[in-house]
Amino acid sequence: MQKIAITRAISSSLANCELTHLDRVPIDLARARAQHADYERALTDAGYRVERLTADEDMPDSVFVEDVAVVFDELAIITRPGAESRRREVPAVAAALRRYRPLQTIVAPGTVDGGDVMTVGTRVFVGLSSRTNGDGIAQMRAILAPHGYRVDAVTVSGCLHLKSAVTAVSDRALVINRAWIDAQLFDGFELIDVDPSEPTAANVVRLEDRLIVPSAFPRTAERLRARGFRVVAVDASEVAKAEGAVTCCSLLL
Ligand code: CIR
Repeated sequence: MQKIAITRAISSSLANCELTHLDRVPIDLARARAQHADYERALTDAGYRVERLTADEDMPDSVFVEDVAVVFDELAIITRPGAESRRREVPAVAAALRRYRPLQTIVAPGTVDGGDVMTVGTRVFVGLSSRTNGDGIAQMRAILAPHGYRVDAVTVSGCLHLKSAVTAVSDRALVINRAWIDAQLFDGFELIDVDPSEPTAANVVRLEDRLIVPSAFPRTAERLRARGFRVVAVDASEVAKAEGAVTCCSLLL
């Protein structure tokens, strides 16, 4: 079956993005777009057909398509992003996903950012963060329980999203920055620590036969290679200035 990656163009207003833990620094828009094209190429190389949605001036964070939906085999959940400025990103992503999955929707007062949702097999960890609230997590649980998923809330502090601190690299292994998340929550998983000099390296894209990692984190990449993973590095320096990483830039189906 054809694998599909939904991405979204980098808005010309990316410089006005939401920022929570970072200071605003200049972003090179042309470079950001070239890096985004390289990222899409890495997905194409891995067998994905990339569907890039367009974006408008009034959507500075449009490229971070992951936050607007969470895709499962059985359905997709359209989120209600925690940042009000990001809610206008929702309709086009919902329209794109409707062709591939039945949709469920998070409604007020719930908020969920997809960056807070980590799925490993039938376990779904959802970060309780500045973007995702308890009501949103309860809605996720109600939607997913009938499909056999177990939803656990995980408190996130010190970083934007759960997946800033931990992501899955296989059904058994997670890459993690223990400074930002309580590692005891992941009892039973093999934990691969980021290199201490690379605190933001825990966000990696898991594909069937490889991982996509930011090229800024060679030491953590080496740790992953040493565990037998095939690692593809992409330069994500410009979206990193907008507090984004690699998982945020695609929805994988
Ligand atoms: C935001 O603050 O919403 C964006 N500037 C960055 C979102 C990054 N998304 C993600 O990590 N899933």
